[in-house]
Amino acid sequence: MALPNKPKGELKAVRDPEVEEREVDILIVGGGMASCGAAFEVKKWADNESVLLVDKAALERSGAVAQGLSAINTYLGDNTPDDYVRMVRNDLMGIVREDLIFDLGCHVDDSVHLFEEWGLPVWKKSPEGKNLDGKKGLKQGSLKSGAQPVRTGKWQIMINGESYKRIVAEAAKKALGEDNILERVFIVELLLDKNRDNQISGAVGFSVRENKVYIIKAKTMMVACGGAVNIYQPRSVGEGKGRAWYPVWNSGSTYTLCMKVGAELSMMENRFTPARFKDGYGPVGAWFLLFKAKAVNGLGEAYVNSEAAQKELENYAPYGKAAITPTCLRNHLMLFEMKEGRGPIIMDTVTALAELGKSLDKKELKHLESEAWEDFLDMTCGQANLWCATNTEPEKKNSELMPTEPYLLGSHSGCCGFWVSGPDYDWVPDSFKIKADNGKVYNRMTTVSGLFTSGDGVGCSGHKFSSGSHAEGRMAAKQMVRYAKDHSDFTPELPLGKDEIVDMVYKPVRTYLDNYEYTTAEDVNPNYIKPEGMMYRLMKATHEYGAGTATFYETTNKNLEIVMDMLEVMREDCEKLAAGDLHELMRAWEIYHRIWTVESHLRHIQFRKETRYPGFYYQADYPNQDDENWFCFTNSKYDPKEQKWDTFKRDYVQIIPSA
Ligand code: SFD
Ligand code: AMP
Repeated sequence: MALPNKPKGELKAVRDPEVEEREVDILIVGGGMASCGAAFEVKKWADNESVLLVDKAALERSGAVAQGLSAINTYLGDNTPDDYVRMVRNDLMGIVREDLIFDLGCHVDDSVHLFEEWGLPVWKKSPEGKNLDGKKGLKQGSLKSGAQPVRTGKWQIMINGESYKRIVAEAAKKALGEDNILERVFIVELLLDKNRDNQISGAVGFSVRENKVYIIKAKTMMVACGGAVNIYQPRSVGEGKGRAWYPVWNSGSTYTLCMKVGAELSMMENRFTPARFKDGYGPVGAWFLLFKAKAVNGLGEAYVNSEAAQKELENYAPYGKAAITPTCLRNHLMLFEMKEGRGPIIMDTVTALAELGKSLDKKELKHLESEAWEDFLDMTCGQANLWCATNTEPEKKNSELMPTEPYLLGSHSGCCGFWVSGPDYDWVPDSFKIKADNGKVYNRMTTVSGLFTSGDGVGCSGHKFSSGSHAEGRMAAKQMVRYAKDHSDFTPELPLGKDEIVDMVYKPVRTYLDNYEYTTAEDVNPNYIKPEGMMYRLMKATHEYGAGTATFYETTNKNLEIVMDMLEVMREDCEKLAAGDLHELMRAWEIYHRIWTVESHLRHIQFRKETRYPGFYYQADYPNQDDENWFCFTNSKYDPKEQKWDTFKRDYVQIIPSA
């Protein structure tokens, strides 16, 4: 049930919150694209199994699609799942889980068809080849009935998507029932079962609108809390602080929650450093693909086609020589130009719109210009605001591009996340199948029995985007029902008592209440640190040592050693986090999740002794790709009992042959 917006100001936290205990068969943590998919699907397969979805925000506007989107980046249409695998493999420099990608490719379009059925306007091609958006597009019929979408690239289609998340959330709510949804509840820790080894048994969290702790037992659960944002010093500082490309409210909870109970991670080194419109973070896809704009260097040269750039790409063959240059290498070329003294990089919007305008009448041209604005108004309205604030009319004035600070995610053009089971088909190698306690294989289950993930949580299979995350959530939901049925005799028991749980969740509040009167300025106190202070510490450390923007994404063995020490101390100091109100309590847990997440990221960078993704990051001690030793998955696992990390390799297996 949704709670009303908070009254003016933040609600003060109290020492002893109310406690609500729940027990369900299936728990869905997160309310984004993947979880909405799961919520929509789960009841179709369930009989009497009870289900609960918990989101830290309000479903209508939570997660990465909160502001809407202007494209669906994965719609196969006439393409084949084999080809989809090839595209993702190439973009991610060869090392991907082809079973997961193929499986997703078989199902993703069904989610897109549902979105359209639920009311999402999808642009269509007219029989004359014109682009029709909004109501005009609707008149062409649905994708399912054979209407042609407006393809930007081979995989992407345009939508009028300002209300995308609302539409998807409405269907999720309707299918699951409002009584089975808790909004504004932030999950902070998962718990393993008291009696069964490596078995998930529950999740604990708190309301960000009431002084209340939630203790939820479950037989099985899916954690899909999105990726990690603000783990690095963002480029936007000062008055721009708070802007980011990916959703600022996704703080790495997926990774921290699941890794802390021992779920195996994979490819955590694979960050996504997106090239974006500078300072406003506007995505570039529509500009490159739909408007056919070119990026030029400071000298006005289309540098991508230059001899120097082509030579640079040759170093990364076969990926560098593919028809579509991988995302990291596109960044690499930008950085290469800037380092060679030919910056800044500029998106030539003026020429692009002028070229397109040549075949349009006046009315059509006006529409094209409004589409250029709508692209941002639909998904990154801060970029449109920035254009207004800087007198930028894209048909008259070009905009700068810049690689942003790094993000961690598994659904967009990055692939970090968990090592999950593939589907139980005979063509899937055994090494990609994870067996649960009963010896059965459950698609998208992590290495912890009963614990599933999807969307940004699944490693080694990027380029799912919004549609693929939704489809993957649906796939996981079906498997969770199967798991719950197979474990109908299992009664989860938590390893901690109610008081211990409340102590843990509300520790920052109690630390604050015990100490805040000691100083006049409550942010400065020898007995505690506020989450804001910890945030600055984290950002400074990763920025300078962890291949942040400060060093053009470069790090070294020594830098990594230093930052790992700093992170360990930060984790220790988190014991002294203090929160005076519920918002601060959320901030305290968010920063804790961020620290764990970025530590695992850097641990993986430290382990992989090569630079696999130039443009996303550079390990200067190992500046090249080393296929002989590193053409493999790099995985890690935190042992919750021993409180120790293990980092190791797993073999890559090619399933889909090259075209
Ligand atoms: O332009 C807790 N994405 C794009 N996808 C596309 O299909 N087309 C695009 O155009 C894309 N682009 C884009 C995209 C995202 C953003 C921010 C922009 C532009 C500006 C990517 C997709 O949005 C992304 O792939 C999916 O949304 C991923 O889905 P999922 O379910 O893995 O994550 P989520 O939707 O962010 O949801 C996370 C949920 O978790 C909640 N949550 N709940 C409880 N407890 C906690 N501790 C929690 N922590 C988080 C969140 O509230 C949320 O509900 S473009 O750049 O290419
Ligand atoms: P972005 O806006 O950068 O998130 O990209 C949206 C989609 O367009 C993703 O599928 C990208 O892989 C793709 N894309 C973006 N820029 C390019 C480009 N220059 N060439 C090919 N594909 C691109």
